[in-house]
Amino acid sequence: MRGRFISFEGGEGTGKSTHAKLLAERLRGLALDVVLTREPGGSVGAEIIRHVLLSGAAQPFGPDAEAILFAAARADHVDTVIRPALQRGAWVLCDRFIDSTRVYQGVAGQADPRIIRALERISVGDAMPDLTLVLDVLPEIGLQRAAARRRGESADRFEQEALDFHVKLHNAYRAAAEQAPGRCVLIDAVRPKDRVAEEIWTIVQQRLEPGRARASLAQAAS
Ligand code: T5A
Repeated sequence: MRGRFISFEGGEGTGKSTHAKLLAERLRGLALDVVLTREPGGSVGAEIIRHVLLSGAAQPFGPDAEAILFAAARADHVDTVIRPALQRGAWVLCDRFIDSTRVYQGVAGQADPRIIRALERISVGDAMPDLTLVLDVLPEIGLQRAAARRRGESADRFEQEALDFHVKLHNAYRAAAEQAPGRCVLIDAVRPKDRVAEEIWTIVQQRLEPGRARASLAQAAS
């Protein structure tokens, strides 16, 4: 049986890592096999490309070139981590995935949409998320949260962009969620963490039925 694939999306400091971890704990509590991963990165090759991208070394080559590098990292991550995990029936929770490229490089960076679509076909194929949780926080608040978490360390390539760029991201994520209601759910993530976590758990239960997946596994093993 194919596992389940959930991606977490949103602008800077919206709580993606926090909620991916909390959901992983809940699913592991049901004795499900959970792979918690992130992009860019998540595999040996992709972590090397992450360093190039977030240091800003690829920025002078423009958003098309950055999109190509994100896709190269994604292809390695999908081939070596995500697809094998789904094939063995695991639940994959990924902190950012294709919507990040669509929104950061595509909408805010204005990369050529034909390049973005072609790269998706090559790097992702049929390994699309079953559910994408889009965490919605005003950019001013998200950037403050991200800065507080960094505790004085310097901002990365994308955090350093002007507020206008982050406003574009915020609007683009809301539009993306609206355009794909079968896959995406927009979540008001300004609320306290425990309330956001409860809403996420309710959505996951309604859409993907983890309790039932656990029961089928137990039946298959007996
Ligand atoms: N990128 C990535 C692209 O441009 N294209 C792509 O295709 C991909 C995959 C990755 C960067 O790369 C870009 C996007 C990014 O700029 P990253 O270091 O992986 O960079 O960082 P981000 O994914 O942006 O993650 P952040 O660490 O900025 O934010 P998170 O994960 O959304 O937020 P999190 O969970 O770390 O929370 C931030 C702080 O807020 C607190 C947390 O405790 C933490 O301190 N917090 C809350 N506080 C109050 N109330 C709540 N409800 C809170 N939820 C969390």
